[in-house]
Amino acid sequence: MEAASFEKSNLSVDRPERLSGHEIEGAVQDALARTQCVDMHTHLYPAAFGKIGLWGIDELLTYHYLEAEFFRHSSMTPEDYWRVSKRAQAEAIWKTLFVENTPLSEATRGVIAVLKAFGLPTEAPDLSEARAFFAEQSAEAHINNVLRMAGVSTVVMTNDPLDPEEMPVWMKDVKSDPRFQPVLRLDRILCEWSDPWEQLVSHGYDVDNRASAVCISEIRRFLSDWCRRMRPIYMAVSLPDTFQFPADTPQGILLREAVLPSCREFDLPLSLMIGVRRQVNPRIRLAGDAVGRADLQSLETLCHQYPENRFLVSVLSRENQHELCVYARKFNNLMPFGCWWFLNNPSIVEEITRERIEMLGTSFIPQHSDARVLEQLIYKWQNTRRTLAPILAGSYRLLVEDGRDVTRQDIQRDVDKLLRSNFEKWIGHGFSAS
Ligand code: RAT
Ligand code: ZN
Repeated sequence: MEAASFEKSNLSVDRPERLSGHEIEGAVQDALARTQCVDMHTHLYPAAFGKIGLWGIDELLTYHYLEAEFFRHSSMTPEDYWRVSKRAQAEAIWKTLFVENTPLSEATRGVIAVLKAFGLPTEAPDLSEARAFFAEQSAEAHINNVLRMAGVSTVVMTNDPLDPEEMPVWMKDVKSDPRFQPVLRLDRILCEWSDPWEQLVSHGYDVDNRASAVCISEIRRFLSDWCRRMRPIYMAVSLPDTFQFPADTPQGILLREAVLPSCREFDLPLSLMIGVRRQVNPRIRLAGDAVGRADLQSLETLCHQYPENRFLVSVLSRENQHELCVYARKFNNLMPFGCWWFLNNPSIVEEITRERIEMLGTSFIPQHSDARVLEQLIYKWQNTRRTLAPILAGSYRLLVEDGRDVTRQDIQRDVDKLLRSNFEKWIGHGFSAS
């Protein structure tokens, strides 16, 4: 089994010498390789969560990023695809995207990188060898291996207490694994209020579908109950490109009167992922969401009117990135993070990261993986390190040219901030890196 480059570095960090232009790139690569990441947004779960934690070749191949590409190359209709088993879906995707076509896209190359990391064939005509390998792994040991290979110490989950598969896990007091940190996800409450309110009534909360005064205090009680049970490190919601604040809608009222005060009460940041256009093609299900440019004046209002709230913000539209940096320069309760979903391609990550360094120095969180399948951590963090290295090295070379020396210690301190401590400070909690 081949270990990721993360494990290969054992260079000392003690030498305080100034680096010459050509030494900088190596020093940056070493710092990136040795620093374990805190992955601040994923859809991954520890073994104790059972089947909601996805891993293995069939899950990797049926990732919705790959499904979207599959429907471009295949004549199979979505209806026929959804009718067959996951194994058959994975086989169809392997044959179409990896055998009949060259896997050049970001998501397909990711599968290749994972297979290579485990020493599995990358050109096999079928999935038998890969399936046999994953079938032999135990969830616990496999999680340990993947985290080690990916150079990730901590993954932050997405935890929805109204998810019928997830709620029972929390209700039976699942044993916590400190490498997996909880996040209270609010999409059902803030974006689908017409659906979950009846579910909340059945759990003993006196809510209605209008966001009345009683309803607001009951939602606060619900949030308090779940903050105590889950101990989340932040609350989170994914919002459409049409998001507006303030708004006299259940979403606007619940955000203002329940969510923001609860975040203040429990001293939790609120994560806003803004810009998804849900279900532009419902036939392809999870793969059917798209992107739209959002009006970030709503974010300005939130940051300005609620200086005691802290916001972690990722925007999906490339066109919103520059504004996000500008707002981060105006409001120090705003932390930009990640290059999300359709932005998570080297060319765009490079552009956004350069822009952020030029406008914010090291005061941002460059990336999260958004992994849905455990082994994706390996390729997504490999790609992040690979893309960050020349960008950081280029910035240091410019600094040297402009007259300031750079040492390994400077570089290590900056990389620590970018991959770990900016996030740890934002949530007010440090995680073990061992
Ligand atoms: O990137 C994704 O996988 C999306 O489907 C979403 O899950 C997004 O990351 C989100 O958390 O809303
Ligand atoms: Zn996500």
